[in-house]
Amino acid sequence: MAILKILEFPDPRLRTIAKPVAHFDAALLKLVDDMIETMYEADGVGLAATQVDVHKRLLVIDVSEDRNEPLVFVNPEITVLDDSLREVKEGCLSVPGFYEPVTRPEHILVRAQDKQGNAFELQPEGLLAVCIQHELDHLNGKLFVDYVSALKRQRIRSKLEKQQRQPA
Ligand code: GNR
Ligand code: NI
Repeated sequence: MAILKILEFPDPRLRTIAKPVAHFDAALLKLVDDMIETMYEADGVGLAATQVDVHKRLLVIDVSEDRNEPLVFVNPEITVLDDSLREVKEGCLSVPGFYEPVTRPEHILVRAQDKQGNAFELQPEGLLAVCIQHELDHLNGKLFVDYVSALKRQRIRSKLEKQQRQPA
């Protein structure tokens, strides 16, 4: 397994729209394993392939307390089930150190494939529902900072650009 490098805002590669996964092969299984290891190492609850500069429609999530229940979603699609919204403070491994409230649909249906290509459906609740929407945004080139004010987004961009010029 390997730890992959996570791209950081405002890297333009984070704006790439990912392509559907077509081949369920050994290379996909290795990528899934590497993404899960990278997510745990970075202490994230989720990771989208876009964040590791792989532009395929694939994401991993683990919202369990013990960090031992990884979920894999290949080619995920979301249907919003009703009008209810929920505001949650979000963070992102690609926007390190910043947390802002984001409002999203509360009740969604997710259709996806597992790492073997088998189709499944899920009606997630709570943090899992938030996280799946956050990760699917990554596959569409979107970041949580796109939901905050332009002023806040510019401040976050400036601070991260400065950090990236002066690495730790
Ligand atoms: O680790 C993460 N925490 C988080 C908290 C609230 C809402 C979404 C997330 S996802 C984030 C990991 C990440 O950047 N995934 O893309
Ligand atoms: Ni993120």
